Amino acid sequence: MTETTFVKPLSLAESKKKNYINIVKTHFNKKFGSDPSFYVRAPGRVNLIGEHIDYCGYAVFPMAIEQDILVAISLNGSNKINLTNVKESLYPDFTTSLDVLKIDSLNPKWYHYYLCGFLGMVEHASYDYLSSSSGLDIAVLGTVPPSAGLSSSSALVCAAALATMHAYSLSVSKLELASLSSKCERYIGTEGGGMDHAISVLAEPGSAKLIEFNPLQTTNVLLPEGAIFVIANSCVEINKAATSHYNIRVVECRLATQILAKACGLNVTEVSKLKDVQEFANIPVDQMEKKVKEVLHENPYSRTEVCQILELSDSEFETTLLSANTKFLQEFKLYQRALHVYQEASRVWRFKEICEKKSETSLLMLGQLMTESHASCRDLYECSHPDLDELVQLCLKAGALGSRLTGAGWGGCTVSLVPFEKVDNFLVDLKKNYYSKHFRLQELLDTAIFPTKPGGGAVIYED
Ligand code: ADP
Ligand code: NG1
Ligand code: MG
Repeated sequence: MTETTFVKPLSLAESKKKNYINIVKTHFNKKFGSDPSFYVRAPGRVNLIGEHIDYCGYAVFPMAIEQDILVAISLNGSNKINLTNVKESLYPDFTTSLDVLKIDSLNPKWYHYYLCGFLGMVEHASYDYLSSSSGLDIAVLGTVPPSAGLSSSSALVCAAALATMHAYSLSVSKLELASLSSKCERYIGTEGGGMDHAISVLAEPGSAKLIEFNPLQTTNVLLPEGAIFVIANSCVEINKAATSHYNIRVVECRLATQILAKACGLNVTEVSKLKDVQEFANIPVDQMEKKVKEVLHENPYSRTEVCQILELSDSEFETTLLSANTKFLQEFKLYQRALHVYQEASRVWRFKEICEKKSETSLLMLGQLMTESHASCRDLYECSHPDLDELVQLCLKAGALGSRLTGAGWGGCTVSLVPFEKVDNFLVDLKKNYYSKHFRLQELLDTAIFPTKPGGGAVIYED
């Protein structure tokens, strides 16, 4: 049964977690001269399949990983939020007054993600209880590799929102927390879907989850036996808020939606996502490929052409369809992006069915879907990176049944399905063929490649 409460006694935390809690407690004590009142953890995630389709309305298939963001927190009686991080050299201390909270999406810093979660929660509660003595002392420790497609950003946002909820004695359900965290991470500038927050908050140990949107709902899916998912970091870092790659894809999907909707005779004001087109036009998802090929052309669309088709002036186009960091765009690849989204959405459902049916060929079929998904991310969605493509090839050569980039891409991690009996050789081969070739990666080896299994979701630990 799904647990509804977030709170657990600290004594129940597993020993590895207790070690990290002690580290963050010591740091908190050093900075603020007292012990924290409680701790919050929110995990990162690995997406097994379903990339760049959550913001198009389609279901995705992630699982939570063990690595997480830990927050130690106390009310401090002032009007200041004081934030400190165990990794001080990377993430310097930050202080702000409660009355001047500001998230600078043009120059995103680590503490802005925390403030996203904080603001999301206080806005949800309509600021009612905030006073000039509602300040907080907060220490953060993260073990999710940052900017690597494992959702360190969302783990931080979810942990911040949950810590704020408990510090102010608010009560918010798990589903509400997942939804509000997803909305408030957009304050950093990325127009994300809801996958990362849903899995970070709602994950249950032992199961991956099919996550559906509008309304948000999740289904536990047991993964087939005989193989394990191994994450390997290409060590190419990509910060999604500081670049425009991610939002460009969101915009391209938005434009493809509008043009497809118009061609299908739909009311374009009612249709905002690629899934809406499919549903309103009443076409099965696996037949949308045909519609895309009928309506859209392969050459990139110019801005002028899109404006003509949608009967918009350039300034209407800019204000209604572009975001702050995509206003400069002049060309859009709509055919390729829409094709990826509809095909990837079908792959997610096939992946789930294979997990549930369990046959002798399940693992092979799952692996094949993963590798197809990577090819689509590389060729149609163009969100891979040469080092990621190399890593995927090396993973397959080292014995994986399937391998793909995970998360937004343009760098970050691969996830590979590896039969149990091949895991040891797989790790040795990959270390030799990828990590020893890239000299700068030697020191990262300990944290760059690791087998993983479905972990639990966000928790509040109290003494
Ligand atoms: P991803 O979510 O794929 O890891 P993003 O680019 O979305 O990558 O977010 C990465 C950002 O999240 C980092 O630049 C940093 O600001 C923040 N972050 C991640 N881990 C930590 C951490 N341990 N402490 C503070 N901030 C972190
Ligand atoms: P990462 O790589 O973890 O920042 C992003 C989005 C997801 C999803 C994936 C691609 C956010 C917070 N996360 O994840 O919603 O679109 O890319 O499938 O924007
Ligand atoms: Mg992120």
